[in-house]
Amino acid sequence: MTVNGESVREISSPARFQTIEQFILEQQSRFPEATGAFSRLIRDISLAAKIVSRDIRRAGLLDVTGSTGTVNVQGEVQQKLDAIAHQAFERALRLGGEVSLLVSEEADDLIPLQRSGDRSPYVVLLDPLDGSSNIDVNISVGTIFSVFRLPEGVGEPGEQHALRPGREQVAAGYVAYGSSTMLVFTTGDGVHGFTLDPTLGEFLLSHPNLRIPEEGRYYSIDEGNSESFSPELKRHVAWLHSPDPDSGQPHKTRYTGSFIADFHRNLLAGGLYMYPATKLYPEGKLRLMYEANPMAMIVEQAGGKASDGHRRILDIQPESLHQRTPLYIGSRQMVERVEEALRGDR
Ligand code: AHM
Ligand code: MG
Repeated sequence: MTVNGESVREISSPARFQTIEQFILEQQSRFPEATGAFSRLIRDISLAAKIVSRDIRRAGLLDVTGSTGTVNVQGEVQQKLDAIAHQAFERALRLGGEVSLLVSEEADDLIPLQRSGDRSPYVVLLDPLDGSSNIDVNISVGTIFSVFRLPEGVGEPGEQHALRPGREQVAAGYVAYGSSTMLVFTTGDGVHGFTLDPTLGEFLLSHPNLRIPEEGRYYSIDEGNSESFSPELKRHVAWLHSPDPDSGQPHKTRYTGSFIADFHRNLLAGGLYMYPATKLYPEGKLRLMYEANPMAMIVEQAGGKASDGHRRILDIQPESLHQRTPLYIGSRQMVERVEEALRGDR
């Protein structure tokens, strides 16, 4: 049997793939000054991702679903797997030794990870398990990470080294725990996706040089909030409902309540994800530092756009670690069109 001209045997053989570690080492070999610290950081992130992926795959069998009974810094009920995922990443990054400061959605304050005497070159901001309220109903969830470099000559790393605009990120990525587990990341040189082969325990390059279509037919928004949309946004959503003159079809809605799942679909198929300011979340719901910024870097590297409706996400100067922002992210033309609509130009 052949698929796309190749025999299935060849396709299922891992021999034609590259592991994530091999891929990064090969990229780094182009830079003689590279120390290998970034490949060790990705090794640590992918180890934690494998642990979380394993626990999610068995979520219905182990006592890991439901809430811990605590409320996190966001005022949201913490799920058991939120806490498990946070611990897996904190432990892997602490042992790995490449991270001096960790910011997590599941911790109020900065977590210093630097061992005395060592210089750990990175600051990592993390949403350990985004969309975690979906775990109990077996829908995809994910981890999102943002990476800054600690400036040279810093004595004691502090909050100011994490509170930086997204354009200063040196890397960003996410892990989607979906029908397969995928790690997608960028270091500012395109976007690359790796699929976890559970039999090998390795992330293998499956989606090199991902590009988001310029235009898309999908949009993702929680329309249950439409009463609190601005008149401009209401008009734009009504336009998305109207039939396209060429195809006669309206845009299609895809909204799971898991940002990563909706973003990933839009990245591959072309589309727009929106979470505007609402009555319940007047600043928007998503967090700038570990949700909007990393996904904005990825989408821009893939040829798309990310905006708060008026400004480029990556240019926002943050004021606090857990601040929220409205978010419009996805195919370039779809983001530009909603920005025009919000300005009242359409
Ligand atoms: P979380 O970080 O607490 O999981 O919240 C973020 C999630 C996103 O994944 C998702 O797109 C959004 O919240 C869904 O919100 P709503 O239920 O208000 O539509
Ligand atoms: Mg989240």
